[in-house]
Amino acid sequence: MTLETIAGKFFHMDRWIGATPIGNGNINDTYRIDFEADGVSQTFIMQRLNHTIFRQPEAVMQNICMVTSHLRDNGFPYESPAPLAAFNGLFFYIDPSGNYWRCFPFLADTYAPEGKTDISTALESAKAYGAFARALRDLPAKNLAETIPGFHDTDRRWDVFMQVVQDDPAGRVAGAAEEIDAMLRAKPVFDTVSKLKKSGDLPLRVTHNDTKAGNVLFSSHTHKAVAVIDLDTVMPGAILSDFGDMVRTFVPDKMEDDPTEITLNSAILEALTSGFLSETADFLTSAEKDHLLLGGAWITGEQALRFLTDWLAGDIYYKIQYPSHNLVRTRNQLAVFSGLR
Ligand code: GN1
Ligand code: MG
Repeated sequence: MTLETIAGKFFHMDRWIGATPIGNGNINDTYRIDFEADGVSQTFIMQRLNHTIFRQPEAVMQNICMVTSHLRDNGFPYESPAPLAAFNGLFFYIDPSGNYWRCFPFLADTYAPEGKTDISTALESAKAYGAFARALRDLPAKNLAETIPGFHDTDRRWDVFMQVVQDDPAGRVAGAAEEIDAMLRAKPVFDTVSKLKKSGDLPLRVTHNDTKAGNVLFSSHTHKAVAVIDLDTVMPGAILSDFGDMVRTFVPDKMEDDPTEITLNSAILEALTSGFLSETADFLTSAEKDHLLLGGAWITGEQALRFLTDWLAGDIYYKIQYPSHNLVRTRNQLAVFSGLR
């Protein structure tokens, strides 16, 4: 089935113009689609949700709808595009091969600041993600489905990692001895977070869980943040991970798969902290505020663990562009981790 046919399940179109891949997602396939209807040219986002990773696509859409409507009704001062219904009345069209397709409004004249790490961009982004947490602070976390079970349960991810090291299904363990060793040395950070979670010091909140530099959109004209996107992983979680994913992606001067030397920018870290706290300081607990920085080390270390696990497993989770992509990502994240620790 062509992308044009799939788009036709959502929109009345007089003339199809085309579909262009957009963004840097590691999981889903995202396109900008253009067509004409009633003499007007129109643009939307059309995306194939990876249903082998998101195993309950309906629950994902339910979470997104609940969160976008809560944001809309609670003064969230940015956009957060809600999904559009298909002609079948659902937020999905399932194609004959079982792929889940969905559409979102396209925000024109915007860009994601991925790999563009300056202080004002970091400050703006942290305010936007902070406002997101703020607008959702009274939405009970238990109302949301846990669409990827144990998403930031690092203890569980650790067990999967140890198992793959033991089984060595792709024959890559010997060649990754250094990275495995670095991972073992990172374990105390995971243990500290795990203890904090178990102590109840980190309340369950509605969290975004993918607050990277690629998921906040800026206006090309004003260079101000205009939207928070990619709500696929909104779930019950710990606020530390949302702060942590910002640290992981804004503080280094390189993208997460850049093989060259990385420098961390402490002024950006300060901007993230003050921007985030300007929106959240009045409702976060003191334990949450005290451990924001730990969130940065945690999520970066966990991301290294996830990339390394995927490398050792034979590249079964993340999309890769070249054979050693996951190993390069692992080394990059380990370098960021050791700078944050
Ligand atoms: C994946 O596909 P994307 O870029 O939205 C991943 C995140 C990772 C991120 C690393 C469902 O997100 O958890 O942090 O790659 N999403 C899932 O870039 O695993
Ligand atoms: Mg995502």
